[in-house]
Amino acid sequence: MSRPNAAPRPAPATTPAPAGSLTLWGDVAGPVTLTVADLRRDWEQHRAEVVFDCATAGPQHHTFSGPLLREVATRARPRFDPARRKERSRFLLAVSGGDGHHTLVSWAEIDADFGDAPVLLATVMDDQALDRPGPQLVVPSDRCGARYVSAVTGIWIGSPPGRTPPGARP
Ligand SMILES: Nc1nc2c(c(=O)[nH]1)N[C@H]1C(S)=C(S)[C@@H](COP(=O)(O)O)O[C@H]1N2
Ligand SMILES: [Mo]
Repeated sequence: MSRPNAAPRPAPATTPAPAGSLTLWGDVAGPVTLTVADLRRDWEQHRAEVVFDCATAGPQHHTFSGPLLREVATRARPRFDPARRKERSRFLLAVSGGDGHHTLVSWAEIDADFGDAPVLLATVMDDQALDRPGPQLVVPSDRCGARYVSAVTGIWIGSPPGRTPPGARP
């Protein structure tokens, strides 16, 4: 039966994430949305003085500070057994900026038992707080700037398929 005067449907029960926040999601037990203030308050802040090369603008010098990506990512409880190195080595982190730029970091790259790269989610760049634009990925070991994703809005954490391709020998 049609009800032309029915009240409009309620909005879906998802509240928009606050400006400048990022959401950890994917193959995780505890998806979580964090503001830059959360990133500053809940984890030790590490400093990184970096130079990276931009294809269009040349060398860029910046000083960042923020928590280690691996410590923040652990908060979402990725679905691996943390005691098993092989399981951890199968995971990836896809880091997305609000403008659609996105890049990959492997769990092994940032894990202390593997690459141990001090990758940060910066809360401050050159003494400017990043609360409003959102955090920036900092990859001090990279020579070029493409993975310095700014205004990070989401980090998907998960493992790609481990199957052998169709037709591969058993
Ligand atoms: N969100 C977002 N972050 C980004 C990019 C982008 O297009 N979008 N470009 C990257 C590239 S190619 C470079 S070189 C650096 C440039 O950083 P800067 O402008 O802060 O020096 O940002 C990186 N981060
Ligand atoms: Mo760049």
